[in-house]
Amino acid sequence: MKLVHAADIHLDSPLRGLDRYDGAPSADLRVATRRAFVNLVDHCLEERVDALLLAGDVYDGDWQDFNTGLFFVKQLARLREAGIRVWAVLGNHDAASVITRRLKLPENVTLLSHDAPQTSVDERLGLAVHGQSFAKRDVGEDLAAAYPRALPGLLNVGLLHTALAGRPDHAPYAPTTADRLASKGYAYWALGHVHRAEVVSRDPWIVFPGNLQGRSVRETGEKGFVVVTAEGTEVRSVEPVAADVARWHDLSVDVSPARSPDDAATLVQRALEAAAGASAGRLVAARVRLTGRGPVHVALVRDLAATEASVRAAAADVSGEVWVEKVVVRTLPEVDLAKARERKDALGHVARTVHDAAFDPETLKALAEELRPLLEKLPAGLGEDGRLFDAAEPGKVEAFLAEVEATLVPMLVEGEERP
Ligand SMILES: [Mn+2]
Repeated sequence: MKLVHAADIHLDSPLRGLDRYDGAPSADLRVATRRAFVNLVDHCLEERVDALLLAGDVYDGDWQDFNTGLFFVKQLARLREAGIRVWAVLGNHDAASVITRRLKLPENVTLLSHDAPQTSVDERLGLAVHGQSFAKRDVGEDLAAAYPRALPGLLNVGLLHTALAGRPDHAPYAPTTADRLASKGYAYWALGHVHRAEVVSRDPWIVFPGNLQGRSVRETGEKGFVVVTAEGTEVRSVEPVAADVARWHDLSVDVSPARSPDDAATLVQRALEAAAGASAGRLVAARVRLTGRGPVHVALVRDLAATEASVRAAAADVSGEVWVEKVVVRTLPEVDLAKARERKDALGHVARTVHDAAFDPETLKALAEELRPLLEKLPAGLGEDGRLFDAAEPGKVEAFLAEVEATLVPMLVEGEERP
C-alpha cells in the first residue's frame, strides 16, 4: 500500500510583503502554492498511490475567496477519477476559514470530525485512519489523548495537526507528546502544523512532512510531501518528495577574502550559482547576507545602495531564474576597534563614546527616546524584517550601536590613512 502524506498547503497564501520588493516575481510566487499542490496530485496519479492524507491547513486564512476552495475541490476530483481516497483533518488555519464551512468536498474525501476523534476504516485497503479536526483556531487541549487504540489486523494511521510539545515559531496548538502518540499502537502518525519537515520517531513513525511550498525566507530549502509504503500492518519506508516550484535560500556569503566590491560580487555570484544548482531549475528566491571580516568592509558599507545593486547584478548573471529578496550587509572591518579606543586623539574619543554607550543603561534609554521619532518617519521595508528596528525592544539599540561602531570607526581610520 502506498500513502501520500502532506500538510500545510496554505493555498493562495500571500507571500508576505512581496509587493514592496522591486522586481519581485510576484505572479510566479503567488501561484506557487497552487502549482505545488498540482505537483502533489500529479504524483499521486502517476504513482497510482492508494490514498492521500492531509494533516491540516489546506487554506491559509479567513478571507472569502471561493476560487481557492474551487481549485482545491477540482484537484481532489482528479483523484476521485482515479479511485484515490483522501482523508483530511482541519488545522488552525482551516478552522478559521469560511471556505471550509461552505464548500462541499468530492465523495472520495473524508473530512474527520471536529467534535471527537473519528476512525474511518477502508476494508479494501486494510487501512484505519484515526483523526480529529480543529473546531476552532486555538485548540489548547491534547486532542490525541482521546484517540482510540489501534484496530487489530489493519494498517493504523493517526492524522493530527499539532505542535507536539512545542516547536520554535509555531503556536503550541493541540499539544501532546511523542510518547502519548506511540502509546496508541499505530504504525504511522501523519502530523501537520510544523512547516519544517521532521521525522520525530521511526518506531512508530511520527512525521511532519513540512509545508508543500516555502513562502518566505523563514521557510528555506526543499519543500514537499512524504510517500509512505506499507505492507500489511507495517510501514516499510517513508520517502520525502519535493513538490515546491520556487525555493527559498538564506545565503551567508563570506566576503573576507575580497579586495574590492567586484571581488565580493564574484563570491556572491558563485554562492547563487550553487543555490540555483541545488534547486534543480526552480525559481530561486534568496536573501543574501554578506559576512566576514576583511578589507572590503568599508567600501561595502559606505554605499549600501551600490552594494545591493552589485549583488542584484551578480544574480542577473546566474543561469536560471534567481531573485534576490534582500541584501543584508554584516561584514566587519579589519581595523582593530579596541586599539582605536585607546587612542588619545579625537578619533579615540569618538570610538570610546560609541563603544561605552552600549554598556550604559541611561545613555541607551536616552538614545532610544531620541531615535524613536526618527524611526517612525522611515519608510517601511528598511531593515531586515521590514523595519530598521524598534527602539523600545531591549537589545536593539545595543545592536545598532555595535553596527555604528563597526562602520563609523573604520571609516574614520581609513579616511585618516588615505593620503
Ligand atoms: Mn497550522
